[in-house]
Amino acid sequence: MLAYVYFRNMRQAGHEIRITVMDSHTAGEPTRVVLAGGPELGAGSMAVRKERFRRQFDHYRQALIHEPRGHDALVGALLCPPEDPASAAGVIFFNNAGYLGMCGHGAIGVAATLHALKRISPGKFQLETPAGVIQCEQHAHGETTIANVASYRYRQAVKVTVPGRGVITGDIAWGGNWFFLVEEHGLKLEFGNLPALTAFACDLRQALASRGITGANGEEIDHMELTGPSRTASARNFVLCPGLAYDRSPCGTGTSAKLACLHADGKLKPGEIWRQESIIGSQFSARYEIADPPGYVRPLITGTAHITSQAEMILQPGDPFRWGIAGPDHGQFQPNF
Ligand code: PYC
Repeated sequence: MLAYVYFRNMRQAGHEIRITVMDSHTAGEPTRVVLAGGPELGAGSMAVRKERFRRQFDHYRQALIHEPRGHDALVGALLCPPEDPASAAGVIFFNNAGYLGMCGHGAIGVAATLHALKRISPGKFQLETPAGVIQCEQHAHGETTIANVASYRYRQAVKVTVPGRGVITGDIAWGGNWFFLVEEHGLKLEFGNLPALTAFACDLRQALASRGITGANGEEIDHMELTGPSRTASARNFVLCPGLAYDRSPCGTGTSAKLACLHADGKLKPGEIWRQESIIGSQFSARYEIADPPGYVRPLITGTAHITSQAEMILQPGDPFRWGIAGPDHGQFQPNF
């Protein structure tokens, strides 16, 4: 408790903090890359540094992602010095609800950012993430391909009773995050249907959690993926991310989970192109290679990110929302009217 009060006072009494970021969107889904002024996480793997970020510096996540500087759909990416000098960068992904082991659209956003800053040139490079090392290629015309972490279907045709909605059947798959993929949801996968899709996916996630249905090692299934046909691609999806925001992009890790299921069902061969469309109509091109151990695939996801801004976030002492709405100082706010 004393330590908490000490750190809280330090934050309140502190000086102005400036954090330099570059924002982009990948197929519509935003990424905010922290270039300078973020927390110093020290040495260790990205998984170790992610835990340090979570335990000691979560107020930075809240300041960068929550309103008034951010919003619920935003994914943050803190650039870190890599462990292996051969890597272009280490990166830790975070969002409004917490931290992500891996983020496909985010990795493409990081690649576009490093390219815009001339820290990489077209060609191959690697990124270190908490979920492992990601091989990437920046193409001359602006697209990026990422070879995601090995992905697999963990359980097939899992049935869950969702209060008010009956029994829903889906597959549990790993694509760098845990996904529950549902084909028989009875909903129109259309942009105009976002409130109904979000409500369904929230109920489903809640039902999975309350029935103790998890990924491997009891890990929470925090991404819901509703899939269906597309007029212009192989398939369309709606992905609910942790929290209440949906993925504007086709979701790199969600597309990876889908490829793992298609492979497990014998519906897509290695190297065959799968075009995944998002709920806003943007697309990724995807394929996979066989990976180890048996049943695993290595997804290759290609997409394009565009830079939208470069900015300096300013955190002034005395600002009751300096660490974001619902951030650590929020309770201190005294309306002055
Ligand atoms: O592209 O993997 C992804 C992703 C995860 C959450 C938001 N986007």
